[in-house]
Amino acid sequence: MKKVYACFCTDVIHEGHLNIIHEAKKYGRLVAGVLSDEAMIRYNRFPTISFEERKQMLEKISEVDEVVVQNEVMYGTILEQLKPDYVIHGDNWLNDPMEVIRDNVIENLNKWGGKLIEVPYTYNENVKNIEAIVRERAAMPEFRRKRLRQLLKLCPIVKTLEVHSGLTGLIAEKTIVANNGEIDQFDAMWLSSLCDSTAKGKPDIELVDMSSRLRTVDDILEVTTKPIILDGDTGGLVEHFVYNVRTLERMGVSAVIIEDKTGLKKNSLFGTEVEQTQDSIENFTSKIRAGKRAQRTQDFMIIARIESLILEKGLEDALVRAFAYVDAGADGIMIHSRKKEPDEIFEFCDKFRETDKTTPIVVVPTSYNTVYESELQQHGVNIVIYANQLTRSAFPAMQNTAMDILKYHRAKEVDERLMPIKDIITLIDEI
Ligand code: SPV
Ligand code: MG
Repeated sequence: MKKVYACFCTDVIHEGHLNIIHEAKKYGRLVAGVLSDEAMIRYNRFPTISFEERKQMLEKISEVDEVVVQNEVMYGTILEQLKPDYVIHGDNWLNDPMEVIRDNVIENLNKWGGKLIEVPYTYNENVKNIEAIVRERAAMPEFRRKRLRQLLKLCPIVKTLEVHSGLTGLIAEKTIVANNGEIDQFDAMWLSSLCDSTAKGKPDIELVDMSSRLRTVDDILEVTTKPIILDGDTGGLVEHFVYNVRTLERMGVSAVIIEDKTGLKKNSLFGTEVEQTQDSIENFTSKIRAGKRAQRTQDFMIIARIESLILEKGLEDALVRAFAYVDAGADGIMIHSRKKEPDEIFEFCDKFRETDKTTPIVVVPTSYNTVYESELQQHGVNIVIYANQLTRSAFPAMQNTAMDILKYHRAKEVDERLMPIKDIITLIDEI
């Protein structure tokens, strides 16, 4: 009897999947793969049910003869193991970037003369509806809020992109690339105070108040499913911070990062060029404690950001503060630097990890941008935030367009660098 393999990475089995299973069965004994959570998050959306539940879902289908785990998005390893005569897949992977997976399957099957069979993907109203329900389930606060903690367990490093609007949220949500035979996407979103303020034409000095920041959070929540880390600036007054913790939790935000500065906050990348005051350990730890007491779920994270390196107070000061903040209940530490090289960040992380092996470390490599994610990972970093690159790429593009329209007295000359009208009017999915 011939061996047929089909891999599934879904939270719901709908008629489209059943059709593939039914077709597969015609060719022989059906082995169904269930993609591991680790692989699924790189490629598809985050699962809303457990891996065990996804596996059981396939085991219950009578036409499935055996269920195996596929640990990688690329089929190479599992196909090498199973050497199936056929792989069955829906024809929906014929477009970029899923095509690299298809190419990988064909290349592997060719080694032993196996064949790829593509079944027309069922895309009727019912299937569309089910897929929308699954997507929307992932956007609900109870699912989204805990997702950062889940990602910390699943990812070697959580890749986080700056967002400041619904549109940038969509970019963080949907951008997916195939590169060097791998598929990748961002894991989480950083709602930067710098970029949220800049988008409103305001300086990054806590002038954009929390009501306005929450409005931006809501715009992003509405159109995305990935977890949000809010840049909470100094956290403000303790008496206000506790209310904000509750609000953020309720909305489905996963974490807030507050920095140990006091008085008029200025952006860290100014460093010591402007007057900035670091908070005392005593005050800042009481803010962390109050926030943790106010929290109502186990999901939410309060991450403490240390400004000692920014303010040139030295590594020792940064470490003392890190341990004090963790003692006070901080769920993670963010260490910031404005040096061109990552050395002081590496040194901090190595020293911190000598004592504390588990508390998540967050970094923002804006100035030391030559560093690779893999190097940060080697030094024990868990979350990397690309904090402002979307804003900094959009601004010069818009400014050049404005200048050229003025220069040429018409818009033709700028047109070739613009997104086509058809693409912009169809960019946002209709419900
Ligand atoms: C932000 O993005 O607003 C940050 C990071 O706080 S930084 O701008 O580097 O201070
Ligand atoms: Mg900020």
